[in-house]
Amino acid sequence: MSNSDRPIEPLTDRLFATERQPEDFRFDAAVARVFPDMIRRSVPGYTTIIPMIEVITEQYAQPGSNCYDLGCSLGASTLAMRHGIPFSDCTLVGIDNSTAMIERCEHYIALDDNPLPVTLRYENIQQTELSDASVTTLNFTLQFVPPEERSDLLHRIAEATRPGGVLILSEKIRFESEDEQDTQTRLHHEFKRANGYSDLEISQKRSAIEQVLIPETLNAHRQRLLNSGFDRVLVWYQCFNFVSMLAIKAD
Ligand code: GEK
Repeated sequence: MSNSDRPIEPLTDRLFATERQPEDFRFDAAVARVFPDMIRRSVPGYTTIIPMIEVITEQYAQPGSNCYDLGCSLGASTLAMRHGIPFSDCTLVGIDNSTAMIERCEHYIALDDNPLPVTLRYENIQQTELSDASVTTLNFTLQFVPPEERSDLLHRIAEATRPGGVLILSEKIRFESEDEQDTQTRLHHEFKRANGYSDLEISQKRSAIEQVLIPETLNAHRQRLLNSGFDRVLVWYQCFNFVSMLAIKAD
């Protein structure tokens, strides 16, 4: 067995089990190494959303179109799309601006036996070229794009989307009501505790990520998607403060 054939064993995430003042969160090699464990134990619904991306892709992919996974990380959503696309003449592109993620992603894609080719691009999604798309996925990526750059990106995605095509947008959200914000945040932290994170890890991760991951309300997302050129927006999944939406361009 050569090195590239060997499955990568993801490690357990203990990155924030330290009293040290945390630096701002970055998608570096240390995060890439533990990422599958980190996202599964931190994002309620992630393990349901990934297989549903396959189901949605199967419904909306169009022959001869491009499908994009923006912020593909290690390729979990890319592989779900790959397995959902029912046409061999589609092009599937995964894009991420973390070299550590893209390098490992190549390995996971190579281990998967689906024949549809996948192109990986090391790029900023704000600058990446998009055209003739049927399905685009932003699975927990838009939340890391500076808020003032989000509208341009969504306009470009909508413009690149064929009639009848979709954007799958999953995000951590915040709530207009302070009460609901507190309750949903508490429930999210309970979810993390139930998955083995300590109070120290939860609070250190929170400090590291709060300047980097900027959540918005469901209403703000919905309005921006409609203003960007999508015709319908529906929420197909929610667990606590984590939501996945489907933005549809009319036929
Ligand atoms: C999954 N979709 O497993 N340009 C390109 N990539 C970016 C940018 C940007 N401007 N900003 C952040 N990223 C994946 C999970 S993780 C979600 C996505 C999370 C990348 C970043 O490098 C990271 O790999 C990914 O977006 C976000 O379904 O960690 O909560």
